[in-house]
Parts: sequence; C-alpha cells; structure tokens
Amino acid sequence: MIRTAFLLALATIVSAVEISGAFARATAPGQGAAGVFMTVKNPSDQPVEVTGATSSRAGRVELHRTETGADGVKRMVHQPSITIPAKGQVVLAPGGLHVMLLDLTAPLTEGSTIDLDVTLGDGTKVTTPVIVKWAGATDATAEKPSCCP
Ligand SMILES: [Cu+2]
Repeated sequence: MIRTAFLLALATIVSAVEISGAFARATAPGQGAAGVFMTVKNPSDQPVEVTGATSSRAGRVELHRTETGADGVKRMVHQPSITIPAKGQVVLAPGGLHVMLLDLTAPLTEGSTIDLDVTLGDGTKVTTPVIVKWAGATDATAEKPSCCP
C-alpha cells in the first residue's frame, strides 16, 4: 500500500513541469502588486499550459506580459495562459512574462520566502518557494550590489 502511494506520487511529479529560480522583488509599504519571475521547464513530450497561480500572500494572481507600445510606453498585458513547449522551457523575467501578485496582504520583505502554487491546464498544481530579493534584482541568484540601495 505504501509502495503504491509512492509510485502514484512519483507519477504526478513526472507529469508536471519543473519550476526553478522563482523570485520576486521587495515591495514598498502600500504597493499592492508584485511580479514573480521563474524558469518553467517541461520535461514531457506534450506541451503544458500554465493557466494561473495562487499564493497565500496575494488576494489574486494573474499571468502578465510586459510589452512596449508604439508610443514607447511599457504596459502589462493580461495573458490567459502561458504555453510551455514539449521538452522546452519558458523564462519568466523582468520586462517580459511574469506572474503578477495582486492585492498583496502585506509588503514583501527582502530575504523572506513566499509560497506560490502554479496551476496547469489539467488542474495540477506545482508548488514553488519564491525568494524575495531586493527591489532591483534581475534574477534569483544575483548578489545585491554593496554600493547601492
Ligand atoms: Cu504584471
């Protein structure tokens, strides 16, 4: 019985995507939203749709893409889903695709870790910790410059 449960758990992991390097940026008091960035890898031979996400730290969560309009102004466009190609990956990074935390329950503090459940097209949820970096961080492993705030 225990063995069966273990095999089922393993099967679930294999069918899901792999999320790495998830990070957000520290927010100022009163800031209601924050982007979350990560690499989503799909080891399977079928494309996988990311359809949304949830976090205990946000009232709601959307998928966004930052685009620069013809007027040169950057704006965020809501995405109904993000397709992760078979045997491929999609990088969510500042200036492009991101998961948007909205209605933050409290400011995100540098050095803390928050929870995120990413929802896939088949209803599977993939949980990832999200490291909160300083406000200008560009990736999850970057060291904060000692010179500048
Ligand atoms: Cu956004």
